[in-house]
Amino acid sequence: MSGFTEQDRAFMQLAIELAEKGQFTTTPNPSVGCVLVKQGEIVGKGFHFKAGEPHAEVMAMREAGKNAKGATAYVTLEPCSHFGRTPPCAKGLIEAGVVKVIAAMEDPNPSVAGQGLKMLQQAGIETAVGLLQEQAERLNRGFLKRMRTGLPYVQLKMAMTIDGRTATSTGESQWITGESARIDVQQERAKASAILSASGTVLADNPSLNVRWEQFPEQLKVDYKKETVRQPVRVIIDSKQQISSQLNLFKIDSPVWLAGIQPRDLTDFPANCEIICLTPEKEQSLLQALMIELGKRQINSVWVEAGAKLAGALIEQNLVDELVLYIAPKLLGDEAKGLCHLPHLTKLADAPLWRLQSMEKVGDDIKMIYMRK
Ligand code: AOF
Ligand code: ZN
Repeated sequence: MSGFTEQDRAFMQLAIELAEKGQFTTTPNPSVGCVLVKQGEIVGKGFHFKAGEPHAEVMAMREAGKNAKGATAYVTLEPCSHFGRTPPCAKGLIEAGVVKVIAAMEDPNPSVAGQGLKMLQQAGIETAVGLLQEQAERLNRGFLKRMRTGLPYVQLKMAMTIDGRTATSTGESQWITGESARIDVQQERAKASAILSASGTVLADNPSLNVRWEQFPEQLKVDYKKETVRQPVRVIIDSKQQISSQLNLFKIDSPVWLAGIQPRDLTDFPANCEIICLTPEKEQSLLQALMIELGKRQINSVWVEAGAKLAGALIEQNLVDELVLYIAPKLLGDEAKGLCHLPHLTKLADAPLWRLQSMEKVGDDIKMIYMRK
C-alpha cells in the first residue's frame, strides 16, 4: 500500500511536467517542479529555471500568495534545508503554512539528504516520499549520479546504419541519419552539461558541437526561448595537442576545454578555451581522471559524440551509463566503418551487456536507449 491517491499521482505528474521546463537550463542544479493544492484546487505552480534563481517551491508559493496556507505541496525533489545560492525551501514552506509535503524523492545532495524533510516534520508538517520516484529519478539522472558518486552521467550517442556502420569505407558519413534524428540530437545536446569528443573527430569533421535553437520544434520554442539557450561546455580530448584555434569550435561563444596530460600555451586561442591538464593516478586511465575532474567542475551529464576509438575506450572502461543509438534504414556493408573499437574483446562471455530502456521512431530512423546492465 503506497498510501498515495490517483489525485496525488496526477498532481505529481504535473509537477514533473513543470520540472521538465527547466531541463535545458538548470545545470548544475536539478530540474524541479512544484504544485500547491488546497481543497483539491491548484493554487500555485512553479519550477526551477536556473541556478541562482528561486527554487520551484518559491515560484509556486509566489503564485499562491496567501492561499499557500493550508495547502499540500507536491515537489519532485525533497525541499532543500540549506542556504545555497538561495535560502532553504523547507523554511519557506513552513512559514507559508503548508500542511503537507509530498516529495517524489529524497535529495542526495549531502547538504540536504533528508534534512529538508526532517525540518518539515519537526515543524509538524506531514511528509511523504516516493510518489512517481522513477520518473523523478530519470529527469535528474545527471545531477543524481554526480551527487551520489562524484562522477557525471555519461550518454554515448551513436548514429548508425542497420548493419551498425557509421561511415563508408572511404569515410563518408554525412549524413547517416535523417533530419528528424539530427534535430532530436540538438535537444539531447541542450540537456547535457557538456559535450565530449576527441581531436580525431574534430579534425575530420570540424564540428561546432553546439546547440542550434533554430532547429528546435516549434512547440518547444514556446517554453524554451532563444535568449535562454545555454550552450554546453565542449570538452575535447586532445592528448597530442592537435586542436588549432582556427576550428569551428572556437566560433561559438561557449567554453571549450581541451583535455590532455601536458600544459599548453593558449596565447593564440580565444578566451573561451581552457586546458584541463590531467595527472591520472596509478592504475587510473586518462578517461577516468577526466570524468573525476568533470564531476569536480559540477558537470552533471556528458553527451559523447565521437568516433569508434573513444566510444570503444569509454565502453571498455565501463564509463558509459547510457547508449543513445539512432538507427538509419540503410546498409553499408562490412567494409564500412564500425560503431566502436573493442580490440581486447575476444570472448562472447566478455561482451558488455545492455538493457533496453526505450525505443521510438524518429522520422525514418529509430532511437534506442540502452542502459548499462
Ligand atoms: C529544491 N527546489 O527547485 C531545487 C533544489 O544553490 P541553490 O540555492 O540553488 O541550491 C542548489 C541545491 O538545492 C541543489 O544542489 C539541490 O540539492 C537543491 N535543489 N531544491 O528544494 C529546487 N532546484
Ligand atoms: Zn530549495
